[in-house]
Amino acid sequence: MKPDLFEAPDYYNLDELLTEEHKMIRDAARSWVKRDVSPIIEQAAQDAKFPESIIPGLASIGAFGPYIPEEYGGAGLDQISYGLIMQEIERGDSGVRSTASVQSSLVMYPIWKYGSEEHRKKFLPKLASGEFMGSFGLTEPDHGSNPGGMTTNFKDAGDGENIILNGAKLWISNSPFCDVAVVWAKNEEGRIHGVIVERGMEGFSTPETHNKWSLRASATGELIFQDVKVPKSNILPGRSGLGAPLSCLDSARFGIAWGAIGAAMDCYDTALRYAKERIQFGKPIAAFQLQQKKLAEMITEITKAQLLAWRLGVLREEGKATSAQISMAKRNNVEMAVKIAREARQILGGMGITGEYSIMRHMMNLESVITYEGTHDIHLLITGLDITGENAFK
Ligand code: TGC
Ligand code: FAD
Repeated sequence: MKPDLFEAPDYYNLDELLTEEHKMIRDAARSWVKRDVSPIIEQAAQDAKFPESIIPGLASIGAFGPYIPEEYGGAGLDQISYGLIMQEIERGDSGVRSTASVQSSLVMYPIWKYGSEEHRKKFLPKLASGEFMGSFGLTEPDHGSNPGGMTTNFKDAGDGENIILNGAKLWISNSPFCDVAVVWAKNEEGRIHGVIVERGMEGFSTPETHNKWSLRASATGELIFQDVKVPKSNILPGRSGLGAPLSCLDSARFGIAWGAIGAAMDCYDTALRYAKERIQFGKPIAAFQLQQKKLAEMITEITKAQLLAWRLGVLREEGKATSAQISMAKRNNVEMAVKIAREARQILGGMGITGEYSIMRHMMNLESVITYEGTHDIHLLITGLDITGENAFK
């Protein structure tokens, strides 16, 4: 792969909206990605192998639990800092950002928000340092967009101490190597609860899903529970019902709204650089109107997405962002990134399909990003419901 020469576009001087601390955190993440991710990520994707060697680096830039309080090992940062870290990581690769999103928003967040003090002390510091890696089990083979239909279930073991967990989760990021999994399952009354399942529990297995053409540097797999005996004390006591996992998704979707900007910025920057250097018909291709149209539209869309993400960050920090506002940003920004990746790849012509450049990898990755954490359609329907009051899901 070519050396990483990335320069971030900031067409509307959005840096002026950031504090010195935000810029410091962002720049530290950016430098780490250039130094430790860019040189190895193409090979990891080609090999379809999550590069476990980057786990300590992710922890060092605060990517595991950016907004989790420091007393539990988190970085204690604000929402914009969290967004900026996700943006920089996804600038390197969406799969690496996935690992960080799941660890922070889907594993640490529910343990912090809905776990007992004992859960927080036992799991959060190890998750923040990367000593433990986590996964989040909501999706099932027959229940993706409709997680409320899940059939994974638990019943009382009858020994006063344990529950017995049965079922299967599919498409689970980090599952093949996770130490702990936050699993959503129904009790005997059909009420959804979060259960912390730990590696080594008998009957718990995590087979990897192979042959992905997308997010190849992220490990995806199943969580299978066959009469797994789990202590009752591993049930998250703070909240039950579908709203509990959905509230975790709010946090992860917010991170994705920022992360997608990173992938788009990388594609734009690569295409702009290439267009200025590549000569055809005696001129740099950047001098042709058709290529300028593509590049001009890209920077316009990136700028709009940056503004949306920044405003959402402010609203979230003030505790005012609604789930529907988060859905709008996730949907808009990921679609923006998908379109930019496709256009940027064309600017590179044949070179665009090779691993010499990052664009094709971003393009393939973004096909997962537009599907997970709520599909493009589901987020549109969330906006539709919010503005009309009419539920078009069912
Ligand atoms: P519905 O009846 O609308 O809601 C059930 C209860 O949940 C509440 N609620 C929320 N609470 C917090 N945050 C949200 N975003 C919420 N959305 C809804 C709601 O108020 C209700 O509460 P209550 O107290 O009245 O019971 O539920 P529904 O069954 O009609 O489904 C709604 C729908 C379709 C929007 C929802 O289920 C959905 O979002 N589906 C998409 C599934 C999804 O996003 N899965 C993601 C799995 S994780 C993943 O993909 C990780 S990828 C790795 C990475 O992040 O990198
Ligand atoms: P389906 O729900 O079957 O949807 C298929 C199509 O039907 C979509 O186009 C959808 O938009 C459309 N559709 C569905 N319902 C409606 C409706 N009511 N109206 C109109 N159209 C509709 N899940 C986890 O729990 N944890 C993870 O860590 C995780 N990681 C993932 C990693 C990867 C790489 C991928 C690809 C997925 C991951 N997922 C994870 C699962 C992801 O959240 C689901 O794939 C997603 O929610 C969609 O579910 P589905 O694939 O079953 O599609």
